[in-house]
Amino acid sequence: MYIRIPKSLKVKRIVNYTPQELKNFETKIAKNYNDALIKGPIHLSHGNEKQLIKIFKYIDKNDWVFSSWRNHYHALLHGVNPNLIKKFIFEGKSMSVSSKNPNFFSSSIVTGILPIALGVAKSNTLKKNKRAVWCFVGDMTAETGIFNEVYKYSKNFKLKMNFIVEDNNLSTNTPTHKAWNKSKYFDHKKYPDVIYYRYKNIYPHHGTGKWVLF
Ligand SMILES: Cc1ncc(C[n+]2csc(CCOP(=O)(O)OP(=O)(O)O)c2C)c(N)n1
Ligand SMILES: [Mg+2]
Repeated sequence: MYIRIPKSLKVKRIVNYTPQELKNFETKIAKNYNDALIKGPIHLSHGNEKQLIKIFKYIDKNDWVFSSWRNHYHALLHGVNPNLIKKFIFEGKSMSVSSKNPNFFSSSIVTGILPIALGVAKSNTLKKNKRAVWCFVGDMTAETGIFNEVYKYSKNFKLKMNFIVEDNNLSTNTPTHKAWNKSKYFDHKKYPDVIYYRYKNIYPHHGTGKWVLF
């Protein structure tokens, strides 16, 4: 397991899920999807259970968590009610699970969460609110200009904002390093305090592999 967590982080909570419980959630969703009970696209997680359980120990339950199209594990681990997550999924909104208590927001747009998360972190600072903001992004998202700008702004203005890069070396079906003609994995040395891990997913970018993929 390759995972990089800055030593400065402090444990904030006990995580209530085991790796198997997370896997079971996705397995059931995959079955429902294969049985054509879910009408919208789904993006399933696998292979990053241990990494995420470790990372969520550092996330306070009152903090803000931002995720992407592949958000079920993050939502569960932050304490979003599994039935609410399933409601989103069955309504075809798997890519945009959100919740006010706990604070959780996700978007299907690559980099879509980043400026929003930055605004929340800025607002928290202005209001002297101690809540931190955590952004989970894929390795391709982390290669974008927006990621660089949001990271730079958050550091220069000392916002309470943390970034986690989840590296499967894939952008949909394209190896990220081929798209950019660069070395294989994300260069986390450019972003010293980014939390970073690598993983391999058994599921395709979206769906389960049973239905037609685009
Ligand atoms: C603005 C925008 N461009 C393109 C897409 C299509 N798209 C969805 S996910 C994705 C790849 C993102 O790769 P990465 O950030 O590594 O995330 P992963 O799915 O591997 O976790 C792309 C190009 C999109 N959703 N939004
Ligand atoms: Mg990726």
